[in-house]
Amino acid sequence: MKKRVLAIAMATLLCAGVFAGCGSSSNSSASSGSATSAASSGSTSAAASTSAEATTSTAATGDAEYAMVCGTSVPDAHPYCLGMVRIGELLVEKTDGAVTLDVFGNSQLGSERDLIEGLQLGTVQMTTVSTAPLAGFTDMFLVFDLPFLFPDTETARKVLDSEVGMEILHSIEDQGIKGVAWFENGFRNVTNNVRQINVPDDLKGIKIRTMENQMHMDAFSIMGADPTPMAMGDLFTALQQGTIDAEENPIPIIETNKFQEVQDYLSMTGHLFSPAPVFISTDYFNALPEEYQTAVLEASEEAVPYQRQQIDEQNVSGLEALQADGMEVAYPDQEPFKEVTAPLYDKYIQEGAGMVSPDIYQRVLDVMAE
Ligand code: EAX
Repeated sequence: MKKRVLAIAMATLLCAGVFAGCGSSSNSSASSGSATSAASSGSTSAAASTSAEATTSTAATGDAEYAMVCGTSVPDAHPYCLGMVRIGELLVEKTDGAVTLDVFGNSQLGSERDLIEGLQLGTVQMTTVSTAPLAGFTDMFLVFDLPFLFPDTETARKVLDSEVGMEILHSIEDQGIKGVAWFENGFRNVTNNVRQINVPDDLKGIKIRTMENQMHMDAFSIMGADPTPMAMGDLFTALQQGTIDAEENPIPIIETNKFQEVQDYLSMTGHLFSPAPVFISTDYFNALPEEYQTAVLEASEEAVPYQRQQIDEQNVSGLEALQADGMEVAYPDQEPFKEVTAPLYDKYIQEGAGMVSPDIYQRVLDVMAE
């Protein structure tokens, strides 16, 4: 029912001309129509019960030849949305408004898995997601799911921007998912409602939501927690209703989702770093005239420093806000957490399906050591 309401709302928006180029050309009608089907195919979020609302409409003039739609799982104020909006602004500048990008946050167009599939199905043109849910599509990104792989943000960025980082980013182009830039989500920390997490044992028996990723679930199981995979759109309600006790995310996600309203404790475990590839549908990209393809690649690349700066800033301002709102923050020693999760390296760095390629792992280590 919710889905139908959203589809109708989307259709109404389309008719009201909120989407650029509504009916003005075959290309834009195609992508506008796509937004309707993306909406009807996937969202389970609370936002879906109201109506879809774009963070920006760079397409306001209605003259776009190519009106692209981007979905994300995060609130409008999160750096994913801010970065995608920046790409849209740059695209409009570079193409004189011929190519536009409307950004829909809050899982309005579906979960991260829906959005990745949406690129393949052509129901959404762009997205940015954590790498973890890509585990359902490819093994290439799994190296980033090894706990405590990166010591700091600078090292993570060095790897993402390196040759092996770019190879991973571009690795699923032939599956309909073309990587165009590396945004980021950042270091993940544990929040919960039961007790402060200072050592792995404190996680014993705690029901924690993880992303849909076997290695993440394994990491929390091995630490004694009880992990449940869940899409982002269902998380706030699950925490509020107490069906789960805990979740883990970077500060900007915690703060923009207002998880502090339903979580008392924040433990700065930094157990994983989530990179965020910016994707465009391969088919859609290939159908663009060459000059617009160049504009997409340039706009995406140029938005990267801005997006990372937003992450840096929100890591500081978000933490202040969480503390001001009464969250109790701990800075545990990472060593005991590293020790407990270390066996995952042997378990997962192997040839085979669902495993981290030893070659890729070694190349990542080489870049880190440079
Ligand atoms: O990618 O699902 C998650 O916890 C992610 O960190 C979030 O949606 C952004």
